Amino acid sequence: MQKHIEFMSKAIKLAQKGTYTTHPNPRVGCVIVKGEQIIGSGFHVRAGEGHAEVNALASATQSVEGATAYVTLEPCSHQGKTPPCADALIAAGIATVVYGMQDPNPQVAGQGLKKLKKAGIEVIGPVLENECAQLNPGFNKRMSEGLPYIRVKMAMSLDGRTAMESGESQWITGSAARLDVQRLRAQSDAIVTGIGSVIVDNPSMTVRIDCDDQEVDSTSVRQPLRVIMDTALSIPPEAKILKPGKETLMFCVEEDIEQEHYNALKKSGVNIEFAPVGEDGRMDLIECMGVLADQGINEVLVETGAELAGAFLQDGLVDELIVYVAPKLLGSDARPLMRLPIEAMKDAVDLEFESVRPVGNDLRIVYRPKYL
Ligand code: AOF
Ligand code: ZN
Repeated sequence: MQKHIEFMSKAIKLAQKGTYTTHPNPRVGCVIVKGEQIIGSGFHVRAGEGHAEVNALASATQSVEGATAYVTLEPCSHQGKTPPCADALIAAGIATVVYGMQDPNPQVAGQGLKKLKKAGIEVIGPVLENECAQLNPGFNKRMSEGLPYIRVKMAMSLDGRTAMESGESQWITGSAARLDVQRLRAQSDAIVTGIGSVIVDNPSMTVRIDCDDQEVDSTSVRQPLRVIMDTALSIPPEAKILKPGKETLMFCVEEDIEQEHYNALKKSGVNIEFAPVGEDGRMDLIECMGVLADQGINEVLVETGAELAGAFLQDGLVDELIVYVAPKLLGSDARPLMRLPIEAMKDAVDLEFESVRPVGNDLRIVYRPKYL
């Protein structure tokens, strides 16, 4: 077992290399081992290109006949953009497959393992299942729940304030935290913001990674879809976020919009979706996130103000709350972290602590809301 853990850890490290590029596919790594020695390794880089197993087989320095393949995800059994990996492993004469977790894609879902076993291959697993699942929180959630994995990122002062009363918020955190946010954006498939933030900050919501960033290869960074929640479609046409060249999607409510403005935006190439309205009269965020999942969006980063962040939390949509805490005090008139209609202690939202680390002069704390 120790041996399996060791090689699977190596496959996980390889899979992580695809963190910024595999969308909408999962990050997958593979090592091929013969007599305790790694003779091939690979990871999935980009949708449409070779899967991890195929890349590992192609890299082998000697015959893989009788070897063991360690794969972080069950080898696929279906013809997608590329042929089934299970077939490639069988054809190559692999004797044993050790897998990290079953593929939640209903097109695979155990079929890959079945295919391997039927061909006489010994199948062992799951090994390091939690660690392998953590590679793809978005892909896994989209496949099993039809929703993306949602991170809400907030920057606040030590006194829990996210902007001055006027809305001014640049900058609460330091440059190291802001670089960290760029990496979060780069690994997300979509960035969601609200019309309030667009009007006050006029953000472009693009990924700007420096070419000497050690963690992210700036040449392979793709721009996530920018999503704006704007009930009445009141966005100014000159907003930076609408500048052409990068994809933008607006959610609005059909009954609340001005037709002329809608036509003008459509004409300038902006994608607009009508969102249903929930019982409380607000845009139905769950439905909107479902629409994103249907478009292959695995991981969403919500970067917005107290209002919309509170709505995401109340709707049970937040998987991770990432708070950067700056060593500053903004005073009692400044805006709070989230607007939530809570009056009694018994109604407080409980959060589960996940991690904390310093980033420059700020602290980065990750919590998971405890939804009942
Ligand atoms: C694997 N190894 O490295 C990956 C897998 O359209 P395709 O052909 O790229 O197939 C995409 C699906 O294949 C994806 O939804 C997931 O189920 C699986 N991904 N499988 O054996 C890999 N990336
Ligand atoms: Zn495959």
